[in-house]
Amino acid sequence: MSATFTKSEGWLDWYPNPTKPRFVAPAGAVDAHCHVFGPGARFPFAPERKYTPCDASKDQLFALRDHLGLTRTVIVQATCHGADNRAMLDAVHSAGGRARGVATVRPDITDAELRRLDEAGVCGVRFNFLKRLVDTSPKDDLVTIAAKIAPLGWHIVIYFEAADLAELEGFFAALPTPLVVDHMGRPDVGRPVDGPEFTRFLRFTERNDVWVKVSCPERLSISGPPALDGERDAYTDVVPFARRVVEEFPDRVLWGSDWPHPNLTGHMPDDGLLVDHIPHIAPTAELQRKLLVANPMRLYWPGEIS
Ligand code: 0GY
Repeated sequence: MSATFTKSEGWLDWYPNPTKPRFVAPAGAVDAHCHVFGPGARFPFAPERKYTPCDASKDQLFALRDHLGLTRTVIVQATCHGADNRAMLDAVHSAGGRARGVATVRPDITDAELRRLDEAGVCGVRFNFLKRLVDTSPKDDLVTIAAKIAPLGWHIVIYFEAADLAELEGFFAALPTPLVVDHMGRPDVGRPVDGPEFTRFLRFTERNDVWVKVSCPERLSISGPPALDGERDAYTDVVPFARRVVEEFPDRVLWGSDWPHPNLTGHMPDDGLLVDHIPHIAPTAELQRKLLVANPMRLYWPGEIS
């Protein structure tokens, strides 16, 4: 019998009918951060998960990709699946070369299993430092994983809150692979963009040559979505932060939708509006091409640069 799951209380499902964005993404644009959830009946959620989501299938993800005018996706293993990467791998396999994966692995993973993930389209692992999402992993375990994946040419995606960077940055700097930061290191956008917290993040990025996802305005914003139906300007308080990163590091920024937007409270974003946010944070055609095509292609499809 297949498993049945009850969504976490208050769980918001993804936006059912996203609007068509006005911004036309350049040809070959990549959504470099999104997830699949289950479906739980086929790919059960992990016993150690901190939330139980709605289902969000590969077909729904690919339909959204096409609706938004995007070409490729990078599917990041969501914490609700723990280190069971089957749903993500199934989605990557079904995308016919138009998806790559970021996995979660345990320190005892074998080299043979890592090679299998590599052949399936996985390019990296994710280290998550948000206590509401995962139990803390011992640093020794993460160091073991990093040493195992480094020979494959993979990178490590790091997810942390801005307030934790001071404690973590020495550990990050010693990791042997390229690093990719989720959601700009989750700045508190109520603080000044020139203040000490975001300056620490920018200098960390500069010193360590890291890549940054300028993603998740809907998660970081205090001002929130448009006040009126039909307005397209959303999450404006996040713009100065994202734009600063894009302008300082134009060759190391990535954009992602974060669909199906786990753990949002208050509102669920219209994914069309998230795409219309892009020209605010990357205002020129050249910056847009780097953010959406050249950079993610270099990182995730290095043999296929157009
Ligand atoms: C995100 C953000 C979140 C969740 C996860 O894997 C996850 O569960 O990444 C979050 O709750 O902040 O990137 O999807």
